[in-house]
Amino acid sequence: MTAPSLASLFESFGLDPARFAAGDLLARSPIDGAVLGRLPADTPATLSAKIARAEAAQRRWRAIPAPRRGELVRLWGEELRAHKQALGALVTLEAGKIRAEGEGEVQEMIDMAEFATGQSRQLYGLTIASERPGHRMMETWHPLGVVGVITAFNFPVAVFAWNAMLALVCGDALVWKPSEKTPLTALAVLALFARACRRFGDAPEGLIEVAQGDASIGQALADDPRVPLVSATGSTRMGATLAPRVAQRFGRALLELGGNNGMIVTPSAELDLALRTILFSAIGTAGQRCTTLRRLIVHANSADALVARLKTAYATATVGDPREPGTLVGPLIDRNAFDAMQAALAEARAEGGVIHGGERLLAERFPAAAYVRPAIVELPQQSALVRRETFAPILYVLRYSEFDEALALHNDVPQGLASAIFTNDLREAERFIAASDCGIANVNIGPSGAEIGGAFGGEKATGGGREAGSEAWKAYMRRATNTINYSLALPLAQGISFGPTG
Ligand code: UN1
Repeated sequence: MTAPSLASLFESFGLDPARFAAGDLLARSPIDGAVLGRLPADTPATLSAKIARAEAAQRRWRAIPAPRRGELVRLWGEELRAHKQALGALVTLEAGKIRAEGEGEVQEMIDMAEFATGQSRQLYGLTIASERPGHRMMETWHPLGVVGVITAFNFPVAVFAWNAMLALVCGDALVWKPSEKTPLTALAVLALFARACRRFGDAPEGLIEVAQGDASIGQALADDPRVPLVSATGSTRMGATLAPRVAQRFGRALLELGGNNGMIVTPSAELDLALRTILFSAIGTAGQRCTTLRRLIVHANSADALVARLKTAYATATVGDPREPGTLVGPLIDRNAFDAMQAALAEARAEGGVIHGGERLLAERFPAAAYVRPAIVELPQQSALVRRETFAPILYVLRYSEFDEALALHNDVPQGLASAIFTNDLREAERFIAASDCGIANVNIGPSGAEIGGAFGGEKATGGGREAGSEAWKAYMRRATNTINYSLALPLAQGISFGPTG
């Protein structure tokens, strides 16, 4: 099957190519460096107008019952189902993911639509026993307002869906700043949402506004007091700049930042399974997932055998055009990513690391793109280099002898997103789950490729936010504690007597 052309993709989303003929924002394909389109970047003034439109839309939206709001998300999910291949292909074109992963990302949106639709009937509050006679206490959840969402190039559609679909059923409107590296994908998502809105009938205009541009747009969103929640995915550095700005005006930030995900492989591990998992987690998405496996902590007795098998698998994994069947590893997003990878490998070499792979590939066929052989780096210790996230396919291999040492190594990094252990020993598995300081701790599967049903996010420098499943919806609502007096007396809590009548 040949890959669809950009023109046919635009057509399937109803996007007029003339919209992408001029502007400062350049959409480029990492596959070959080709310019896919140009579009105008937002300015602080246009962003402000978009926030105002979203605010007006939210005022109407919050009055619509939540299950009816869920119906809009259900319809959006139907549009995504119908356009799964086309949107997946656009993700491939703009972010460089292989087709299975591009479509997998759209499937994550579809799953999220179903989850959020169900959630729209389950925005449950509590009833609480009051200490006062004739009183009732409860907790109610209310729409929050306009939610700002900042997303990264590597999951250009799914991460927005985690946020947007919950926020919509919670009665919020959204202003989305996608990565400036994936502007077209964002417009395609918006076009499908617009179709769902037309089918829905009375959805207010402006429920989702897209603001395109560089970091300055994200910062303006962070600074705007009309945006009570800013949900941001990206590097720890980005989060460290953004979060204080949001806090400065007492807004809330929901952060999903860098990961430095480790996997412990113990002597009892099923090595065949471990090998397959390591491959998917470490080289899938060309090592550009926040959940990518970056640190392999292997028992010294099995390390040589595992590294030997990994080396063979790495050497034969097909790196190439992500549109071609059989490709497992597509391009890095850009030249900067390539340079960062090479700088990390040079540092590893200087530290005495043994490096397998890491070289540039396909330079003649794709001179304006960055394809690499994923790298395995054996290092004697967990140096500052290993403790830093390099957003590229580098797998550091560290050896351990005692299980406690493996646990200590595992947690001794600033980030805390995803983690895994391969073991058949129940005690090791349970000890790992208790000890891992990450938001995700898996047994006998890798750290990446989470389902949407669980809360997604991590601790420490990963930022503490949780998105997608479980109770993540609560972040998009305002919680109120209500006490109702249905008696004719006015007893005070804590037994306080105030004035002549008590
Ligand atoms: C990300 O890289 O920002 O668990 C998100 C995973 C995907 C999501 C990754 N479901 O790998």
